[in-house]
Amino acid sequence: MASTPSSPILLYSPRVTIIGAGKVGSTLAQRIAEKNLADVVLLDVVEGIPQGLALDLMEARGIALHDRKIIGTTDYTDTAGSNVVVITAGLPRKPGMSRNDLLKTNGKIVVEVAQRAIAHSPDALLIVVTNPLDVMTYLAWQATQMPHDISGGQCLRHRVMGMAGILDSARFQTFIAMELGVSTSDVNAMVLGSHGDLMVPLPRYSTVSGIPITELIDAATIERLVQRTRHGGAEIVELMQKGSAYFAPASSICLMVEAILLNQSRLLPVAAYLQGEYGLQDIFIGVPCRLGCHGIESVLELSLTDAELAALHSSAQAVRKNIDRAMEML
Ligand code: TXD
Repeated sequence: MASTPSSPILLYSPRVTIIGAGKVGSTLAQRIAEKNLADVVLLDVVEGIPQGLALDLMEARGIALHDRKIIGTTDYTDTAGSNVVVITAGLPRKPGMSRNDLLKTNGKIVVEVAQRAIAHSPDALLIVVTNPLDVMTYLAWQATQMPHDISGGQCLRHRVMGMAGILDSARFQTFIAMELGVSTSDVNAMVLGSHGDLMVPLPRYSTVSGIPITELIDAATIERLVQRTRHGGAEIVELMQKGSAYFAPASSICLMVEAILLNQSRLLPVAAYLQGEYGLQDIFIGVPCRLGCHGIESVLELSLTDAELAALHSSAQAVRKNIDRAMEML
């Protein structure tokens, strides 16, 4: 009996669009395809770059053993029907720059690309990555006018979210593991707040195989690890001199994409729209969220000490100031 050529049958082909085919975007495209999570559309404003990168990634498929399609384009019509849109378009920091120095330039880019992408994929979930992260997530949400509570009632389902907390927590996790000489996979770290110098690492909620690090490391050393986490991005910018971190950021975004596409209900720190949680209103900031196929399905309110809550509020104040500045400039 003649056999039909055997090619993998993909029963489920979600589509992820990545806007910005730079360092973070292209690394993310590789991660998503090689994890066999979705087909990928890589879009950039520079003609040729996304097409070249997509072809390069397609040519790796036989070796990486997957059959995901990767399309490179400058045309938004190619992004239509995406399940998830990730925005990495914009400029990265240069040495000596703060994330907030990118406010105006990146604000304009994020507003434009978010509107254009959502016009072609009105049901997509939107993950913002561009810096300054919390402000850009707010602008993307404003610009797309996406309903942030689809279901109403008790189960809040936020469709717009920002990636930073997973990366900041991964950095803290790494430094804890290095300090104690234990496997990184035994360490769980939690960092809340804005993606910047005022982020709020939470040692009380960071553990090694369930043991809080406050039981294992002295206070001065924890403070040193906290400071290194706060400056984790800047440390890499200083070393590289050109561009900023992209391997750990891409892995962090991929974790969110995976949680969404596989409906994993992961509990992860994500920049989410708050409506009274932690005493904060009308702001995007990093908090622990349950992430599944509907996006942010709930926000977990941890009990915080007065000092931790004060730190979260001053982090939020800085974000609020920059949201106001950005809204004035744009
Ligand atoms: O934790 C986090 N959220 C972050 C954020 C971690 C790492 C990087 N972070 C920020 O992501 C960084 O500060 C930047 O704002 C973005 C992207 O960083 P990346 O390192 O990927 O920057 P690149 O390599 O310069 O890539 C940016 C790409 C580049 O190819 C531009 O041509 C493109 O964005 N770009 C655009 N694409 C589409 N449309 C428009 N308008 C556009 N403008 C620029």
